[in-house]
Amino acid sequence: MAKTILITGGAGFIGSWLADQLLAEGHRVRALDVMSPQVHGPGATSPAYLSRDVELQRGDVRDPESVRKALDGVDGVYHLAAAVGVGQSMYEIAGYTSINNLGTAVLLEALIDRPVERLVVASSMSIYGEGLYRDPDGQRVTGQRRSRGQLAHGMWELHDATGRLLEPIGTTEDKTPDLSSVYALSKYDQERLCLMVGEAYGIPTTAMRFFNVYGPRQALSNPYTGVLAIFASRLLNGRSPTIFEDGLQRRDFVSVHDVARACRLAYDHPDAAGKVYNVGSGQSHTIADISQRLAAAVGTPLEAEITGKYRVGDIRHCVADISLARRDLGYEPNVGLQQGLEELVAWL
Ligand code: UD2
Repeated sequence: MAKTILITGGAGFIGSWLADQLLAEGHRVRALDVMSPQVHGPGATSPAYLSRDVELQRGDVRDPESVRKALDGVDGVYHLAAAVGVGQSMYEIAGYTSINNLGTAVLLEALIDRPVERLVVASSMSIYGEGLYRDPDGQRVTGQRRSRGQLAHGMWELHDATGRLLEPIGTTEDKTPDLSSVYALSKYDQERLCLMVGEAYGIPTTAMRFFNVYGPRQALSNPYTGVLAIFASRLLNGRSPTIFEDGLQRRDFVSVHDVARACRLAYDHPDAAGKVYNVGSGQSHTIADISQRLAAAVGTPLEAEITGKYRVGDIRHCVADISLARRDLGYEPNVGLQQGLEELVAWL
């Protein structure tokens, strides 16, 4: 049955792909989006990639009137509107807290008067801090933040108290959060607020913890965006990517198409209510590896520069364990890294 769905942040990178999936399924889609100049460029109206079938309502998620209007007649909500730069969040503290926390609070208050059948909220792997590791005895251990001293000496990998090397393993949803940025804190608050208020008012709610999402439409000009968009934009400008640490730090790169589909599955699945899910590919890749693959896909001889420098606040490794989403939602990533990179490059 055709439904009317609101996506907050629906003109953005992930929201617009989600909108395309919903439209293809025959639903009506409304996007509430502030059209931030940092993401869309100054004075932007509607992004060229956004389907004309999306009803774009320009407005701020912190404005109760805009939110009430956006909720009119909708069956369900995907809450994706957020400020997303980890580094930027450490100095624009008021802005990030306001957009992410207050924006979510305003949406939730509006939902009390106008409940919906489903709420899906975008969270982030950033709430984990370091991922999970295994020690040489085979025990699962929580990765601890590296000390300034270790980092100053280029000791990039994590070791246990007796100096033994730890091996990164998939991070499960039950890992205790380690909130090391204002962004991570605000994402955790968004999850908790939505799940708590959803439960109190009988709105089935699910939080999705996105890992390193990439794909076409990611803002290349935004300096606070993810590493693949930064590398792509440098290569296009004839500049070598710069890699922090030794390039062997690992991340879980997940195609935006898989992320949008995971969100759709969570919306449709009754067992997903009240839960949180990792949304990744379940595969880890080093930054040096993705840099090389991207350069090859672009067809440039430019080589990345490995700086041996530490970017303040960075974790060493974090990779998703996606067993829970697989089991509950039937989620299976469809887009392999090579295919995803080729699609990204074709779009550039
Ligand atoms: C952060 C957030 C994540 C998400 C993401 C945005 C954390 C732990 N996670 O992830 O939730 O918001 O940002 O994409 O805060 N790197 C380079 N050269 C560059 C840029 C990055 O080597 O020019 C490295 C960086 O040091 C890191 C890796 O690439 O090891 C990934 O960086 P990122 O900014 O794409 O994302 P990440 O994992 O810090």
